[in-house]
Amino acid sequence: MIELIQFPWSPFCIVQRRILEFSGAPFKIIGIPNWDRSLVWRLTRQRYYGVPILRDGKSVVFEVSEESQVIAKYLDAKLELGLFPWELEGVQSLVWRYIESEIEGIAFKLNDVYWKEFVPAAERLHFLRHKERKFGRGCIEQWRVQQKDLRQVLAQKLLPFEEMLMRKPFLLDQRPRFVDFDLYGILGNFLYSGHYGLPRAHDHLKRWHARMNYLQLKSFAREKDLHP
Ligand SMILES: N[C@@H](CCC(=O)N[C@@H](CS)C(=O)NCC(=O)O)C(=O)O
Repeated sequence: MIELIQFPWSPFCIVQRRILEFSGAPFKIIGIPNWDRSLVWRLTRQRYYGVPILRDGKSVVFEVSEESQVIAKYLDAKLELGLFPWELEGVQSLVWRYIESEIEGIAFKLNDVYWKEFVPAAERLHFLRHKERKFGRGCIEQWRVQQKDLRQVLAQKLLPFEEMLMRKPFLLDQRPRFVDFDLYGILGNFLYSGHYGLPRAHDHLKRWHARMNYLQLKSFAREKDLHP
């Protein structure tokens, strides 16, 4: 059975978890503490310490660069999900880069404002040290002060997605593609604390999100049956 090694508020883990749920394939979640990557390190033979990673029998699957989508492409090929059709190659790469930089870069700060509510007490020291080493001392407090502005900027940066959804059920197509799951995961991190909702004005985005919560592959024809 496929195993997803993760921690629950990680945006990139939420992407892969939703893809797995969508597929209907059985899978198991192996939760690790954010600060203890020893399992990841061991499984990847000292080549990676990030999350998520997948274990599927003898294969261990992980990203090879900031620009790779190795895990999603592995799941797509194995489970025939139709997430990366050739006709959307290139466009999807542009869109997911925007999602993983412009949207993720604000979403995680807003969620981190409430870090004490979701990071277990035993992990808080490591969490705070990791953040402050990367973003400077007092960074989370700064994000709390900037919260209102960050929310406004996030709403602006989400506007192109609202526009993409005005005439289509999914971002690029009539069925969900990788970028739908990518945006869903990054927003899943933003929504994780429970203190936020999606921007009020973005009606189509809210409806899309409600659909994405429960979407199942079995509701869509297999791509190869459409184009044998
Ligand atoms: N592009 C990678 C990014 C993964 C990533 O940045 N994961 C974070 C957690 S959300 C991580 O493990 N960072 C390394 C660290 O925390 O030491 C992916 O899509 O999986």
